[in-house]
Amino acid sequence: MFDTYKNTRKLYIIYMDRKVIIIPTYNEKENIERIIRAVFALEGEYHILVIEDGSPDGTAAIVKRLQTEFPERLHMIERTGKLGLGTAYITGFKWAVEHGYDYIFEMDADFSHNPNDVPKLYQACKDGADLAIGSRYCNGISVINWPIGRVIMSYYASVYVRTVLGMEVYDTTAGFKCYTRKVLETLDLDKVQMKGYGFQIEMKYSTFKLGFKIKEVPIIFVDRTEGTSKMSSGIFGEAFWGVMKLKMRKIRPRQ
Ligand SMILES: Nc1nc2c(ncn2[C@@H]2O[C@H](COP(=O)(O)OP(=O)(O)O)[C@@H](O)[C@H]2O)c(=O)[nH]1
Ligand SMILES: [Mg+2]
Repeated sequence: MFDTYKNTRKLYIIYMDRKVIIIPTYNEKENIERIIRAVFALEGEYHILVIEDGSPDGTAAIVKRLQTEFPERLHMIERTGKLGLGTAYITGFKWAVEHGYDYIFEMDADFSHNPNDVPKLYQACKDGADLAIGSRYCNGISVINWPIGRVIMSYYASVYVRTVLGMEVYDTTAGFKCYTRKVLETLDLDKVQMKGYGFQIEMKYSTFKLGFKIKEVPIIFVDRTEGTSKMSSGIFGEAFWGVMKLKMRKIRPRQ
């Protein structure tokens, strides 16, 4: 994206970073319009890519209506059914790289991730991180309204992952992130195997193993107040065994 302006003597061309926030959705009709408007209210020309998995509640129709209001900035890929968070993000990453974005974010639709924290993640990357993570556990525990059992499970899952994988990341399952383009160009996205929380762990570990710089930025995570969670308990099992397998694997960049 280029802005040009002239004064009498010189022509200035300013390159502005291209930034896109990928939001995966499944039945988010209560949240989607508000979250889109909240992102577009931020300073800094963020774009949005919604990965919509055929939500029966009509989420896609809401996005289409908003696309007439934000034709340049609001994008959507519709898939045929609930195909999972991992493949939703992989689809989004490939699209973002093909479309020339420099900073590529992951964010949930349900306001657990505060859109006002987006600029902090961006800034961390501008300050030298290759991947910035919005972290619940790098500064005590900052989770609001989750049942205590879920907080404990999530926190100790992160301790387990950090210990097994030897990776200095406190919130290993976090899904609020900013990737610089070079990370997503380097990772072999077709080799990512895990879904759900496992997907988040695998992406961080691959980024770490390929030598990229990771920075955690403290955020406050708030449980959703609208709509329902789509995560199932099977996702935990996958993450538990998947971490062991991940440890054995050789992580290679894309050929
Ligand atoms: N496209 C797509 N989005 C999904 C799928 N599962 C969950 N999501 C979205 O991923 C985000 C996180 O899911 P959520 O149910 O809030 O998980 P939780 O916060 O871990 O309970 C939300 O924006 C969901 O709408 C899926 O299978 N496909
Ligand atoms: Mg959620």
